[in-house]
Amino acid sequence: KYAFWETQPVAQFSEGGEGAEGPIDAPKTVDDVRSEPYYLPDSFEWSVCNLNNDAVVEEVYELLSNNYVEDDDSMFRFKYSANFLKWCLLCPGHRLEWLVGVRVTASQKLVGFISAIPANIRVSDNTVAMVEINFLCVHKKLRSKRLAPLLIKEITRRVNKCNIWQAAYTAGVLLPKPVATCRYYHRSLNPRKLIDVGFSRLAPRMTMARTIKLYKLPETTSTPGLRECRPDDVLQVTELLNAHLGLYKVAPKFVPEEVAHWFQNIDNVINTFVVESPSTPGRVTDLVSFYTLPSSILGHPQHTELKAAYLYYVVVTSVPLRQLVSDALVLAATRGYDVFNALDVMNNGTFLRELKFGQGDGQLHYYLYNWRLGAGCSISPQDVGLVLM
Ligand code: MYA
Ligand code: JJ1
Repeated sequence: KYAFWETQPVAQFSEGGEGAEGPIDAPKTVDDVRSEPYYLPDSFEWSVCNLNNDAVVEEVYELLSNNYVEDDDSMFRFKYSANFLKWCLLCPGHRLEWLVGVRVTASQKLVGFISAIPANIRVSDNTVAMVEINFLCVHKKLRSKRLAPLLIKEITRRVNKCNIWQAAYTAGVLLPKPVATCRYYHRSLNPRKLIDVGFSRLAPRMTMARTIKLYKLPETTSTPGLRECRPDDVLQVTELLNAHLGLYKVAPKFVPEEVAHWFQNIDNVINTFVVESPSTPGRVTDLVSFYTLPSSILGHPQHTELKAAYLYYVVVTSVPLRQLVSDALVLAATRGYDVFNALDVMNNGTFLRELKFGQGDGQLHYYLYNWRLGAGCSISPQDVGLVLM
């Protein structure tokens, strides 16, 4: 059934919860890893995508805009911006050889892509140097030709050559074997547009006017001391984040350089807000962040793009979680977002309903490569402390 995935060091559906936590493959060394790239079918070639070159960024952006992830009914397609891709993929510790493209040799057209970025991820009591794999994409005209397994094997080889043997990734499709299966939730900010484009529907016995009123938000935030995160907050934010992420079974561990990168403010890419204690100026007590991921609206006469904010990490110590996320909704609404999305990971389940999020039709499965979880071998969404872009 899974001709490729059955050959890979991942948990299989056939196994139960047996075995201790740890690597699945016998340990290898960098010298055990083949030095030559995998063979591609004739007329295709490997290509490092140097995202420091804006012409290359544009090529990756075009490939993904036209061929990346769609919802089950092909009404919307993720449209990561060029700036987002640069921010996400040129992160601390990035390696250009991990931004793997496939080109048609004759035309040099980019038709395939996969990326890896480094991350330290703690699974229960083990902190493991991993990569996060994202943006696996094959052009629509080249689907079902087994190019995806080649991209996956080639990036595995390149990552292994750097002495890294584990990876974390998420996907909407079911593969062997999820560590966790999470759900998307959506909070309408611009209900009229969402209904117009078929993203949501008028609830039974609701008028448009009542719906708009239901989702109306205040114009200003409610938490005293809430402000944009700045570079001089980085050490305190690192402490806050790592202390909080310690509560979950699978979570990243951030160093300050990574926090400075992942928790900055770049318009229409990433927003991070902190609470600076009104009673103790200079002391940062809370944090909320969201990233921008628009979707193309496929085949609509008027609207072409849905502007969505996705909740990234939120940590509270001085205010209720619900209040800080509610302020994030206000900030997103005033910045013109149409919808605010969140997963049911971490403590998010405690505010979703109260803040009028509704369950979406999409799932997100979390996976680990070459790492087996201990007893049980899967965890619930509340135990997931990791958000990938
Ligand atoms: S998830 C987002 C994935 N991208 C999309 O969904 C965009 C739209 N779709 C496409 O571009 C294509 O349909 C893709 C498949 C490229 C997805 N993850 O080439 P094929 C398996 C893993 O004939 P295509 C993200 O980016 C499928 O089960 N495997 O198929 C994280 C089958 O294997 P098997 C997938 O449709 C990616 C084989 O591929 C996925 O032309 C993490 C068929 O290949 C998927 N999303 O292309 C990747 N979809 O026979 C793993 C299908 O066994 C990383 N397949 O059923 C692993 C860690 C690597 C690093 C390790 C370091 C140590
Ligand atoms: O966005 C998603 N679903 C939307 C649109 C559905 C359109 C028809 N299929 C949805 N809307 C309902 C919202 C409504 C708002 C008011 C309250 C009630 C709810 O459900 C879904 C997520 O739910 N998105 C996708 O399916 C996109 C793919 C998700 C998998 C992502 C893979 C990630 C890639 C790896 O990193």
